[in-house]
Amino acid sequence: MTPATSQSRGAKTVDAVVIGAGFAGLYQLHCLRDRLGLSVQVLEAGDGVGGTWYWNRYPGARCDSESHSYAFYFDEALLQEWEWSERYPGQAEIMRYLNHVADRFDLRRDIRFNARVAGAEYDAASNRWHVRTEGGEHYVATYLITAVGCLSAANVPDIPGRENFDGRWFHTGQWPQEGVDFTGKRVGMVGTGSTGIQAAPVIAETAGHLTVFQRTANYSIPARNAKLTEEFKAWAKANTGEIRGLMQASTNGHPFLIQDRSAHDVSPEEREAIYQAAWDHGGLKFRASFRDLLTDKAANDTAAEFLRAQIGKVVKDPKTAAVLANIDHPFATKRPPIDTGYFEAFNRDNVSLVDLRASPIERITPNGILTRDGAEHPLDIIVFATGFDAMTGPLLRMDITGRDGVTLQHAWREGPKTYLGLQVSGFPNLFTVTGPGSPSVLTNMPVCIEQHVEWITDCIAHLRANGIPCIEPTPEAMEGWVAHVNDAANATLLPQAGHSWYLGANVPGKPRVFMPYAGGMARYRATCADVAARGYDGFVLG
Ligand code: N01
Repeated sequence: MTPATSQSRGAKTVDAVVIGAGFAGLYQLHCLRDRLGLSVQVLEAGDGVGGTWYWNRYPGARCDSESHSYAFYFDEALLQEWEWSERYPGQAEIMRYLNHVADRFDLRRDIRFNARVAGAEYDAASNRWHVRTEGGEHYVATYLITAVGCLSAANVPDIPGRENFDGRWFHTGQWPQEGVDFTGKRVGMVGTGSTGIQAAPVIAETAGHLTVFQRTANYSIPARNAKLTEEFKAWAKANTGEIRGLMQASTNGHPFLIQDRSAHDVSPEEREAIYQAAWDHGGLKFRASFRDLLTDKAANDTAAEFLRAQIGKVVKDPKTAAVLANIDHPFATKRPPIDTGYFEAFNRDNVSLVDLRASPIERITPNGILTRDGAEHPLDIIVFATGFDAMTGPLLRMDITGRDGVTLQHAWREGPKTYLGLQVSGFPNLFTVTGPGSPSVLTNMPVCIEQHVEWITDCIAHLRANGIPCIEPTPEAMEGWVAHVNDAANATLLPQAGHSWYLGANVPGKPRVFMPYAGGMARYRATCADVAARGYDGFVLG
């Protein structure tokens, strides 16, 4: 791309371009346009709002944050008028919510749909970003804000033979709008992360046969989803301030605190009872049973043992149960899934499990999937629940070029480097909502998104009020933050899941760097506020 002004003819000039119309992009547009009075153009690849939830419409797609917490908290009237129906919001309900938000704040008029950004280039002479879409549109903006999500770049594994498969295949993160009819079909599902664990029981309801291909066995906790009672809905509406305060004070942005007790403080019987109560209650709160589950391997082992034992209690076939429980990483070092009937699904006659650790996939044949033991599993449909090129993927799939022609791909060749997950040295006025180095995926995302969007909005307001043309971090501040992100991860057991997407290990050739900030949302929020209060310490303004 050439940002020369001669090329700018026909370009639309705005104060800010925001990429993406999910939770982050919608709120960023609202803040910049309706609070600061800026002209804003949102560019969105899909033909509707929703971001991650627009693309992830696979069977069983549901959020694992509880619905009363998986919402914007910036507007009390919005909180009061919206009503969630279930304990965890399903994909369709989240889409209804985000469409409601878009209408309520009249956001659509500044969103261009079907406009996938191909690249953006910074022109130092004019201090402007030149942003181009794949459709050839050109926008010029002072501020460029990526709101592209962390889990939006689908990771379709490059398994030999896929192109010769006679059936149909789908990635869960690029699910067809019209849905997929599994009735009577032989379905193979590859992947047993949060997505596969949600999808399998639903696919099994209509499929002729479902074969689950498991490479890494996974813990899962029952969601215990249910319709919300009128009492709960009334309580949540009457206590929005308290809920907001709790989410902002908590480590993960959820409306509950981690118990301040060690797993070693209690007797084995008490511990079992605590785990049993958390299992019966369901959901991510299980992880909050003790403060040291993510820092002390022996403490973690107690939770891991409890969870493995539950698999044996649910799954009737002992061989299948053993393969499902053969988990090789500490509990919650990969994002812990929560499920509705996942392990129970293996008690159905039409569901079987293939252990890829014992016999990996050799290739895809025209008829199905061939494993190394010579077994060919005949299939009509393959579902890849194989995750994402997380956090960096959505950013690096665009060509972003900063000062002196340095590309983001080059700047991040050894792994992502940001200051606070918000900015990259050499890329002035580029802000990355929930970028690598921010708590993002380790938290309840809307909480993290609101904090980022508000920080960026305040920062831009500060620049404009003081006539400051641009902001970017110093290389030293950025390196210091990268080291801090590493230290925060290494203080936990999180890096022990060597094959997790937190580390980029699921994408061949991706640098192994622990990407999200594991220091906790409350601490992170305080750090960001402190940096701003000290005149944007660590940033160059001017
Ligand atoms: O992806 P994953 P996901 N051959 O990367 C396997 C969020 N989310 O889409 O572990 C065979 O976790 C891979 O195996 P392994 C949530 O943050 C939230 O499930 O690499 N298998 C793994 O089993 C979550 O963590 C919600 O050995 C292959 C699976 O595919 C994140 O999204 C719902 C393979 C991928 O698991 C990602 O979850 C859903 C291959 N070549 C997702 N390649 C909720 O809010 C990969 N795998 C509820």
